[in-house]
Amino acid sequence: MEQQLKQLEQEALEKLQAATSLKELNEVRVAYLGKKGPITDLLKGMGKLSPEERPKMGALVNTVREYVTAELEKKAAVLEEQAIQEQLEKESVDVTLPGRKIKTGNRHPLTRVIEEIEDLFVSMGYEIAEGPEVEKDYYNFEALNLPKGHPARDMQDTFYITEETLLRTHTSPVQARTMELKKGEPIRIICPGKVFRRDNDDATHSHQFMQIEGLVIGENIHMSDLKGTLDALAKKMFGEEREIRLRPSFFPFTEPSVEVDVSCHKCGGSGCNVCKHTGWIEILGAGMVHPNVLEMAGYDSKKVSGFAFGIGAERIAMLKYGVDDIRHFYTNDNRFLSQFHRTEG
Ligand code: FA5
Repeated sequence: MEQQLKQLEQEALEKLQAATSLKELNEVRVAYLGKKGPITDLLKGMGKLSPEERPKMGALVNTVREYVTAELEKKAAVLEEQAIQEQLEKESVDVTLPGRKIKTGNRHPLTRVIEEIEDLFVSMGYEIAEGPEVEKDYYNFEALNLPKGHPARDMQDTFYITEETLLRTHTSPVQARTMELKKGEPIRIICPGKVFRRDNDDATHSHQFMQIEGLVIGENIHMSDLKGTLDALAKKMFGEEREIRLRPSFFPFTEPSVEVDVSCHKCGGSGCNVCKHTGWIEILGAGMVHPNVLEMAGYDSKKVSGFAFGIGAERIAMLKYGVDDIRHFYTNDNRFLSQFHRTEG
């Protein structure tokens, strides 16, 4: 029996040394130490031995079992270490390889211009207002002193949904809506938004573009307040050395009305191809709110006054970034848009 044990031990050791995986090693363990294995069989057969032989053989079987178990554990540790090494090699990363560039987006140049203008006006105490793009004829025209049949409507033809509903042609209807809402209270708002016109697309015109409306209503609001505000806008958008010029103009909802020019950023006012040799570039329309518009919205035009302006956002962005065609803002061409990565601030 002792001889048999030694042989089993030898066999088990050889097989476990030959195992090349944890699976194989487990098979060896089950084969030699499992419930149906030869060592357990030997233990079961101890009953047939004489009482003197039994403790001696019991101790021997246990020694063999403990030894084989210890060797199995040692081998398992070796195999586990090997498996980890193999896994690490398989998953190893070559840190010297050049990284893959992650393409990040950036804000659209128009969004940037609008946010910059919003920041300026918010810092001057303005609130940001909103209005619908699908607008009532009443707010787009009538409440702005443009009754049906008024010739100035022709300059702003648009897409009609019904007789009374249209795609707004400017952000000015938000003036009328806000006045109606504030019911005689002072107002200081700006409203950026999308507008639509039946204009043929060319380098400086689009059938859809962005405007930023401004409206201030209160006591003692004068033309000088409008001028000072627009001066601050021109300096913020184009630099401290820029100046503005107000030219008489006509809008049915303001009286007096003006077109506002900014001194040319390229030539500084001496005349060049950008400013068509005038030294000035037009950026917006503005004026003092017409008394009829105030009265229609429930304000007492004898007690309060106000100014309003409407900026073409694309016009500002084109001048600021030297863009030569308004259509670049809408074609989503990455060659154009990616140029604004560098100037993102
Ligand atoms: C208006 O839309 C007036 N609502 C502005 C206003 C507001 C005046 C408040 C007085 C008081 P105008 O049609 O001029 O005005 O348009 C204002 C600006 O929008 C223009 O200076 C120009 O920059 C821009 N704009 C006008 N038409 C187009 C177009 N088709 N494509 C791109 N920009 C345009």
